[in-house]
This record gives sequence, C-alpha cells and structure tokens, in this order.
Amino acid sequence: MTRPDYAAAAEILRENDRGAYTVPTKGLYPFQWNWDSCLTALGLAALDEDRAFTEIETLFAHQWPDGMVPHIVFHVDDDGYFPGADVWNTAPILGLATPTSGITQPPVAGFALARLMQRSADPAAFADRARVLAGAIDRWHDWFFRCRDPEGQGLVAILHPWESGRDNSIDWDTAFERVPTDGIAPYTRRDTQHADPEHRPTKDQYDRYLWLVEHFRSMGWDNTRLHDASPFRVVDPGFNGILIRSCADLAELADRLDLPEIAARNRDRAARATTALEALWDEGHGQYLCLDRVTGDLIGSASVGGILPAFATLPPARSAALAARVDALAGQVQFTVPSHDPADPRFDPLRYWRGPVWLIVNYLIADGLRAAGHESTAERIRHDSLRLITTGGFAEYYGPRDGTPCGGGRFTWTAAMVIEFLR
Ligand code: 9YW
Repeated sequence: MTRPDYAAAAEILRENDRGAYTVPTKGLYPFQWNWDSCLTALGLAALDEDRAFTEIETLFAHQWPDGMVPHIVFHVDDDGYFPGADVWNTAPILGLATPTSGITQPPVAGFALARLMQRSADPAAFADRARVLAGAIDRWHDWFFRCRDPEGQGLVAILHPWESGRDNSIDWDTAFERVPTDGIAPYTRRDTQHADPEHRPTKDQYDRYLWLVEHFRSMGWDNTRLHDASPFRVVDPGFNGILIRSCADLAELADRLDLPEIAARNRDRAARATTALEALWDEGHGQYLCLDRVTGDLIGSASVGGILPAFATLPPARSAALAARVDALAGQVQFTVPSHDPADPRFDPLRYWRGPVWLIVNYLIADGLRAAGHESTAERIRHDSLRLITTGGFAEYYGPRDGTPCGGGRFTWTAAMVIEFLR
C-alpha cells in the first residue's frame, strides 16, 4: 500500500467538503450525517486540524434543545434523498432554524474529539473549542441515559434501525415484525435510483422505517415519550460499545481540560454500561447479541454489532473471545469483518448491512483490539481494509467474499478510514 491511496483519499475528502461539513457522497447522501462527520473529522485532521474541529462543531450546532444530536442535518434543499426534511418535519414542530432528522446515530463524537485532541500538534490552541464540544457531548450522553434508558438499566435502546447505523441488519428482522405498515403516506425512494436496488434494503423494510418516522412525528418528537411508545426498542451491543468508549474517552479528555464534573459523570456512565453489557454476552455465538427490550429476549443473530463492543475497554476474556471470533470469520471470507456471520442462512453478501464489509466498522474494531493487545487480528483487519481499496476503490461497502464494491462511490468516511489506516 503506497502513498497514492492517501492522496486519492484526501482528494475525496476535499471533493465532498461543503465548507463547514462534508457529505457522505455526492448524489446518494447530499446532507450531513452524524457518525459519518465525526469519523470523517479524523481523516480531515490529517489535512487541516482546524477544519476537522469545524466538522464536529457544525454537527453540534444542530443539537436539539433536549440534548439529542440528530442523525442528519439538512443544510440545503435537495430532493435527491428520501426521506427529506419535509417528511421528518422537525423544524416547524420544534422551532429549529435548520431542519434535521428526528432520530440519532452511534455516538462516536466523544471518541473522535478525544482523538483529535490527543493527536493535535498544538492541543492548547484547540482547548477552548474542545471544552465547548465536551460540554455538548456530555449533554448528548446525558440525553441517551435519560431518554433511552428510562428505567436505569445501564444500556440505551435504539428506537429505529437507522439509529444503529446498520440499517437493514438481520438483527432487526424479528423486532421489525411488530412494526406495522398501514396508513403510511405514499412515497418514492431515491436511494434505489442512485445505487443497485439488490444492494439496498427492501421495500418492506422501507415501509416500516417510514411507519416509525410518522409515528414519532405524530408524537411531536417528544423524547420523554418516544421510548415507551415505540414498538421497536432494541439494545444494540455495538451502539452501546461505542457509547461506552465515547464516555470513557470524554472522561479522560475532560480531566485534561480541567472539567472534573464532566469527567466524573462520563466515567460513571462508562462503568455502569460496561457492567450491564455482560447481560448481552452469548457463549454459544462467542459474541454479544442484541436484546429486544419489548420482549426482554436476546436476539439470535450473529452480526458485527456483537463484535463492535471490542472498540470499548472490556474484560480481557471478552476482548480475547471477540478477537478469536474475527479470526474464525476470516476463515470463511476473503475480507474481514463481514457485517453478518456467513454461516447464518440469512447472510446476504452484497445487501448493505446483511453481510458486506464496512471500513468504519473495521476501523473501530481494529482500534479496540489493538489497544487490548490483539495486534495480529487488528493488523489482519487493517490489511483486508486496504486490500479492498486496491481491488474496489473507495466504495460505501464491499462484498466480503470477493471484494465487490457496492453502494455509493467516492465515499467520504471510507476515504477518512484509509487515511487513518495509513497513519
Ligand atoms: C440511509 C451515510 C449513512 C450512514 C449509515 C448507513 C447509510 C443512510 O448511510 O444510511 O439512508 O439508509 O447505513 O450508517 O451513516 O453514510
């Protein structure tokens, strides 16, 4: 792997830069996405540190009054994406200056900010901006535990598959059967006009995605009520693993920034969630599983969501088991880490989150495994990730068996992760 890939990655970041935020890719996703931006900031920092901080600041400028940070910020009008601002209708309902979606996404901001500061050539120059962001991220974390863990169980639920960032994972299939489709407004999808429909979620899934959006909208996007009112409430180990890591990293950063209360609160959140995560461990699958909070049952679906907690600091036996799980998966595919276990009959190698490899997920897993001392597994993931770029370019995701590039092309966070992997 040589420098030209780095240069090509940097060119994609520049191309998708809209000044104060980046779009995930031209055409398919013309707005700012939450976890895309935070992970993209890591790549941007290699080109321009100031611009990297701006990326996260722009996202947090659209934090809701209740503390939630939305998954999409609709900075511009563009009918190339569905569902657009008018479907969510958050701006009129909540009096927002810029329309946003009404749900959130994996909370990588705490981790991303801490990493930007850790790596900065001149952290003192960014300390004031980091303090403001640390306060905003702390409010987001507080929102999670208030609104998505109302009974204080220690872990937070997602109320919509889009919140997980793993839209059509097999993990959601059973719980999704409870979501009705009657009464939804007629609609035209745009994603299937930009990307191969065979590589995207199905119409049945889109109907249910929209039913949930319309249901939450009809409740005025009131997050004090949505958790209990949603027929879809799932505790995703990947999402919680990311939250744990962000709480822990934010706590450490807050110590350095002399923000002791933020440090204490986030350390406590990370510790409680790490303890609670144990309930999602499944010895049979050798990984974590999702929990359906409506039924109280673990969901028997071995997705990468159950490996993603490797990103957080776990008991050593758990990290070791997850490293072994990745090593075992490597025996079944050409490129790790598939988003679902190929041994599961529901595995679908090219359909979005039901099998394909995503570089951001690879990066998070490899980062955690490396920190836990599983160097060779982390290195394998890094190596496979870079091979995918060589064979398929900077795609949105890839087939794990043959590296087929899928979805959108010239993809921002894929490029950002390449910059990270080449550091
Ligand atoms: C959609 C932007 C987003 C990611 C998600 C991914 C996809 C958007 O693209 O969702 O409309 O389905 O699943 O994780 O943030 O890259």
